[in-house]
Amino acid sequence: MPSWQHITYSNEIKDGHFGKSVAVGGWAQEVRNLGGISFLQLRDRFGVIQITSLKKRDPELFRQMTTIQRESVLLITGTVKESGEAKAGFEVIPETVAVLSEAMTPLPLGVVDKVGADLDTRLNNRFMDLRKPETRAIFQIRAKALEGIRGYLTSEGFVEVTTPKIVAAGAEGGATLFPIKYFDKSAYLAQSPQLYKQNLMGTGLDRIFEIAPAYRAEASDTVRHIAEFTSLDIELAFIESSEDVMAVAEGIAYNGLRHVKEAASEQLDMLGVEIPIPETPFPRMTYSEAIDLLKANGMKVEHGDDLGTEGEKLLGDVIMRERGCELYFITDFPTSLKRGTFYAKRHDDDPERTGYFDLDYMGQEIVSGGQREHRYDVLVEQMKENSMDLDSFEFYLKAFRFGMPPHGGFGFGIERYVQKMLHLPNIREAVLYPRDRLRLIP
Ligand code: AMO
Repeated sequence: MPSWQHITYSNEIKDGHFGKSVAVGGWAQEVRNLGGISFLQLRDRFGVIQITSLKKRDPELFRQMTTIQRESVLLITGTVKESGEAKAGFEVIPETVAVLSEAMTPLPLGVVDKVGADLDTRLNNRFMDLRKPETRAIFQIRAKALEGIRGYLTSEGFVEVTTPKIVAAGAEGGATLFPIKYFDKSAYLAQSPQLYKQNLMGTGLDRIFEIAPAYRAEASDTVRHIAEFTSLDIELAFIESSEDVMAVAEGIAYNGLRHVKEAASEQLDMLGVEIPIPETPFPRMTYSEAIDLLKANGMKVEHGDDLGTEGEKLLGDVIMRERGCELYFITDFPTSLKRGTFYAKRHDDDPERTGYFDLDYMGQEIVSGGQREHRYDVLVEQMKENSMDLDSFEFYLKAFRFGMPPHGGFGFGIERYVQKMLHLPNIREAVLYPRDRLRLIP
């Protein structure tokens, strides 16, 4: 029996293989017995190979081929033959077949069924769902987006780091913290690497990024919130303003899309998705301008209000209609809305405004960040204003007492980016094994 190392994948079989013998392996997607001839569609990671058996050629092999359960794993040796009928232009005439793992019946989820299953059933049987090439395509595209992003950040001098996910204090408000037992202490799952990435700005590792899980105990079930998401975090020092930070957010969003378009065109075609490469710089509007635009478009909203899901969505529609842009910045959020963000720097000439920005993608926030407050005394004041227990944050504050350059950064939600890029109705489709209030298994 040939070893797995000698397996030929479906996409490797070319004209030169005609008349030659190969070993192929994969899942039995479909078995059709027409009496004297049978067709088995063997699916591997790249495509499907038709295995054609003739009863008169080898009755025992024919019997074996026609009694295989769908989705069983097979290793087949045989001869490649040119074929006008087979979709791929060739078929394999089998000589030996080994059933390496037999699939039970009924299947928990069809792989090629025309009737689509609901998302819950798909997620409950994710291993089966991922056998569908179009489901796998999402994660191949996601990987290419990250590849493009890493390439861009590395070329810009950013160093990839990893910070703890078991932490003693949260930075994004108590409501969404997951408490955990940590030996004889209480701890939390990190909501964001916020405190650590700022800490690093005082070290000389002053342009860093991290791509890691972040945890939020989100109580509401929405199509854009999950309890465990992948946060791309950036922090850079020696900046002059939030504009320096926005340039990096723009570079990431742009280069991720460009790389996906170049390196995952096959998967995009499979999903029927076109990616328009955005023009840079992305449009920028202030929060005040955004509110005026919403009001002009009939939304009941006042200056000082949160844009909310409805506002973000409407803004996305208006900007697409008026400017044809999918990605745009909303800048200068009022301090009143960012007060909980104790680390946000407020404008020196107008403390009621911050330089904080969101980057929205087709009506959904995917990035949030800005320049931080690096002056120790001001930072302490802002923390007091938020009734924070300074002792719990001593490790964070300490770094601000011994030389901390001006800095800024942001959190970029990878799943939201992929969701929007691929027009997925639910963020959960962009996560292999999503976590939410109701979902802990698989
Ligand atoms: P924020 O809380 O706005 O900022 O999060 C940054 C980005 O992370 C993504 N995100 C989520 N994605 C899916 N499910 C969730 N529950 C979820 N929560 C957040 C979004 C969001 O824009 N420390 C700051 C960042 C910074 O200032 O550096 C922070 O975490 O895409």
